[in-house]
Amino acid sequence: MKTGASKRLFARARKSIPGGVNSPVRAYGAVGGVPRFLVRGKGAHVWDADGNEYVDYVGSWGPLILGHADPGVLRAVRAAAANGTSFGAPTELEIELAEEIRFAMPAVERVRMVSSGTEATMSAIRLARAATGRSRVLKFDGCYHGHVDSLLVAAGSGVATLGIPGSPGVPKAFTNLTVIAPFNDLAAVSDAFARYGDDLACVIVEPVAGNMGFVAPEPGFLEGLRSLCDGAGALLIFDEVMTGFRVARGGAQARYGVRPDLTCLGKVVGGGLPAAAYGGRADLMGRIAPDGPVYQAGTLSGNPLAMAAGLETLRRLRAKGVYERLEACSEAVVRGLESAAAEHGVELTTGFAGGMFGFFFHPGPVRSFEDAKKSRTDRFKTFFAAMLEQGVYLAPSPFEAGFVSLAHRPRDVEATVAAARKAFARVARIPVAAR
Ligand code: KE4
Repeated sequence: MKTGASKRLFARARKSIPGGVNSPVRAYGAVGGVPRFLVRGKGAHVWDADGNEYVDYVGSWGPLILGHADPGVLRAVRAAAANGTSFGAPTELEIELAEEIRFAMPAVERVRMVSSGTEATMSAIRLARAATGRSRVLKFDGCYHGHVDSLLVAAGSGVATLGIPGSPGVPKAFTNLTVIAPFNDLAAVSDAFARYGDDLACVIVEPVAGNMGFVAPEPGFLEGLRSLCDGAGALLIFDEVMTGFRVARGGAQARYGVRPDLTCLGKVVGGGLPAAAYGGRADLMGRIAPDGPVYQAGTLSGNPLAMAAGLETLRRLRAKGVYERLEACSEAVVRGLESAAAEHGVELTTGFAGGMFGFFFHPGPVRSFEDAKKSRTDRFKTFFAAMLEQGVYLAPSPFEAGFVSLAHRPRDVEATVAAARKAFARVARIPVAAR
């Protein structure tokens, strides 16, 4: 496969941009090789600077649930752009998108638009601290909520630990207030509540984890978080930046029937343009400036182009059978991967929910980040490269999720499974010692 143009662009990019990329995972650090510089997307396909075509399962990390360059989204954005790109003043489009979100998620009684998932989670946590008068936040090892200082923490050993800075530049004082527990481990959460409960402002969770690879909540886990929070007077924040409008129209809160106090959204709600949101109980959101004293602001919050793209996307997701179609596509992909892996005796653990899926080179079960880290990342690396060479564009990390769209067709899945057969053959030839 020719990669000369991407190689040249990558070398040039590194002269001006840290790592040559505007978000670290794009640099292929976990998988090696030449990051593909993309030039065009259409439906379920993308093309790189060397003209190579790929079936795309990244979808800009989740937003493109309708597929690339969706005609309806492009029309909506062009129409909005014809009236100008930004006003820094209220527009009707923002009301319409807020209503669309509220209609799909009854727990979101009021919603504030922001421009990234990081802003959404950062703001929700500030609100939770203000509303409870408490300082500590509990998050889960392996869950990612954007690059919020206090959430860039690594888990210490043991069950529920105090966070240790996960990045230089994050002072210990910030992470001292962050408690970390293993995902799917209610006993650890209960232990944390026993120790810190009267100072825990909130629990923030990816209700379906997509940043440690795909890890579903075990039955009772989310319900358990709800009752532990209720028992301690802490707030439950669902970070649905990835799962919102992805695992069900009403997000994971609808799929699993657990009502959070606050919800963070992003990705799909912007339809591929920069938009995110946080919202929830009216009594909580009523504390947000200018109604209340909790400050949060943003120059481009509610940007009309992003509102137009998000609105078109969410309206199209109202159609009957959309989520059955998305889930059937995700299931076809993982069942195809499973059978291809089995042909070559490669252990694979898979999962899917609505339009997202994942797999680990691991005998299973994978119920936490500790489990996920025991997967054969050497095999993932080989598999990723073999799939990329055959025109299948997966997330360049074993600890990410895959995304399908309404533009993925059966022929795309067939091509993916055919490529996987050859890729697993290559994986099966890796000697165990090469771990
Ligand atoms: P952004 O600030 O990147 O818009 O959103 C942060 C965020 C918050 N919460 C969840 C559950 C998320 O998945 C994300 C961002 N997801 C990553 C993919 N794992 C975005 C890709 C990237 O960082 O480049």
